[in-house]
Amino acid sequence: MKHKTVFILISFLSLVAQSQNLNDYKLWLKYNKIENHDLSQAYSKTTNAVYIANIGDIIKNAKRELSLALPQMLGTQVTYESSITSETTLIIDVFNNLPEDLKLAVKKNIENINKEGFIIQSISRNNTPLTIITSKEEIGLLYGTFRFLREMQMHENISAKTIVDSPKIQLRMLNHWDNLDRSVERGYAGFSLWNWQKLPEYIDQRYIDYARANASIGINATVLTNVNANALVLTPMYLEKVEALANVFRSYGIQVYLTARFSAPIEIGNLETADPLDKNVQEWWSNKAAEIYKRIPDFGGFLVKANSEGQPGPQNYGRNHVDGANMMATALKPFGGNVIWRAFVYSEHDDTDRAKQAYDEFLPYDGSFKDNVIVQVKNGPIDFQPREPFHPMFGAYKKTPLAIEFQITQEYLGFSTHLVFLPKLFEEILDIDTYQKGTGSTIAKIIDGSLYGNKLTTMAGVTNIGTDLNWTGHPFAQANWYGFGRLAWDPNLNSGQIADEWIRTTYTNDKAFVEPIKKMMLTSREAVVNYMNPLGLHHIFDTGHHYGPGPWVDDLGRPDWNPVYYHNADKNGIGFDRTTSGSNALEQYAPFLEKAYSNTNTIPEEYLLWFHHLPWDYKLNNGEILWDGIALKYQEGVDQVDDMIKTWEAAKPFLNEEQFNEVHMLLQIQLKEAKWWRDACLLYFQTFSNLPLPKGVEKPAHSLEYYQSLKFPFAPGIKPSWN
Ligand code: BDP
Repeated sequence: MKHKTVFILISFLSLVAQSQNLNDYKLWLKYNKIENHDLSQAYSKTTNAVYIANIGDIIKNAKRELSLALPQMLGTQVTYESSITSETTLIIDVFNNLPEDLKLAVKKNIENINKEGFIIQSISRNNTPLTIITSKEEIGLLYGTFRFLREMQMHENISAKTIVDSPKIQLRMLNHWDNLDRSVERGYAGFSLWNWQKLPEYIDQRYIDYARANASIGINATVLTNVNANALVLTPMYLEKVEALANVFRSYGIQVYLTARFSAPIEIGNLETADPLDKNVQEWWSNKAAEIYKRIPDFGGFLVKANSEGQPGPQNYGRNHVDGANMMATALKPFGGNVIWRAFVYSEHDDTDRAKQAYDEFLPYDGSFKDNVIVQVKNGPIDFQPREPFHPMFGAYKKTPLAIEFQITQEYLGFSTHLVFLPKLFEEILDIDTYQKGTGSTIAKIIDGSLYGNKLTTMAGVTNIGTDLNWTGHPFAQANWYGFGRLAWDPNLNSGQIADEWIRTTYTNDKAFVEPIKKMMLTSREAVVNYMNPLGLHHIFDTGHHYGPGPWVDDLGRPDWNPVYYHNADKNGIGFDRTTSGSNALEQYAPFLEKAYSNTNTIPEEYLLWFHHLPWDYKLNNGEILWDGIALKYQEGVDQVDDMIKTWEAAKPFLNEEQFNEVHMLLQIQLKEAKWWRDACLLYFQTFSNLPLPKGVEKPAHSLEYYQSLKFPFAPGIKPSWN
């Protein structure tokens, strides 16, 4: 009897827990009921009689979304009109189809949008209020509808404002590092969404919900496969499956791209070489492109990682990046496809500072690529660290369009366990002035094409999405997917606004919840920098999996894979000298920054040890000696996580138990791991500084040997195989 009760209780509890997960599954598209009566009435009036054009598959999805969202938010079914009448309260149609008087009403605004943009405008027609969602092309109507629904979710007074909005960047793209066996490189949220075995026949509802979520934030391109590519995806068997996915995504305005393994002509084409100047190889890629476009007429193109970390590339044949990229570009050009060629390169045969290598290798090629080639550069010169200075290619590359690559998955920022709001990091990079074309040469302006007038503009994000019920592992990691999309749409958006939107669409509009949670999200990025890599320290992660600290690691195959290479701690001090007395990586930046960063008095302190090797008793701006400053930063990071926990605990009244618990448990792990970082790093660095921990820094819980003995052979996300 007792057992039975316990069993029922457990089943009930797991059902409740599951229901919260199912709620998390809805992401920011929850469409919660609007309890405020006046507001609900006002929205009901606006959406009382809806005319939505019937022009294609995309708008059908806009209609589907309205039919899903409005009843949930307002408790009433939507009445659709078959034509525009005097009763119509909401019109959704492209500009060219609007009646003349409405065209006139929106004409001024229509000139200010591009082909993916939209207008939401309320007017009075024959003394009746009318809201119009219009655009130049069908896709704008889908974006406009999602925006309209978001305004409702945020309880905004739609009829009081006119929204005129267009994406500032053309390719707003997710990069999946998904393997064909469904493992995900650097993935911390389960397996790959793409169920290759059941495709093409079985269309998982996930594909549709994934497309909805992306369209709702304006993401319009997705690379399905890992940059460490497998050529098999280019074989007919897989292309048929890719086609099935493309068919789902098309009606949400999303183009599909694939990663192309450079040696594919050998591996799946029976050729003896993949030399880009070989006629047979060129013909093979042209035929392959034709084969793909026959199936997928709007196929986006190829993303290529070549001659990087062991991947094959043109250099295997004595050719260069231009030869390789242009060969593929020629194959794709007749069909309108692009080549996105990654600049993440550093050679094992080159002992130059790794931070300098991509720039050195790629700079001479600026302007030599075909016009459908985009060079994709990571935000920083090393590898997605919690904080990096910007990659010197930005601003220096003037003729060839550059895509910026951010990492949404948290390879170096606590996997899907730590709450870190990444738009803060993305914003920091986008706002940085490179000074390459005078003051105001921000990265946002380089990426959106306004600085150098590039025709092709791209922002890419390595996704954090997987089969976990909540998609991203951590409920708050959804905000990073959301925020990436919003910044790709408009790189000038403010991270505070993005956090605000996400909290209000995901949780509640109640200010008493929104404000403290927003503050918590906005400080979370600095917290992780503090407890992992303060004052410009970088790449001191444990081997391979990058889980936890490993500043002592010194035995990896290549010097630049070892943390000791990056921190250079010895009894004299710590940091990587990248000034003229060291690697001189600073020469790759504009003279203004080169000068400012070369001088320890003028460099922003957050980059200090990235560019300078300094003695342990070096005086920081606040008068502390470097050793104390480092230690206190580690402690500050831990304290910040403590504060995050307090904030979450205070927000409990706004949350159901499961909602509260899931984040609370994750925050406890984050706290534990923040302390682990602090203790392990300080004990290790102390062996060089030989100085006591300053007042205010907690005593480490274990010995250095203990931390060094920790091994994680099964940490998630590790490269299964690079072939
Ligand atoms: C590093 C990752 C590795 C990726 C590589 C890349 O550790 O898994 O393959 O970047 O971007 O950050 O190609």
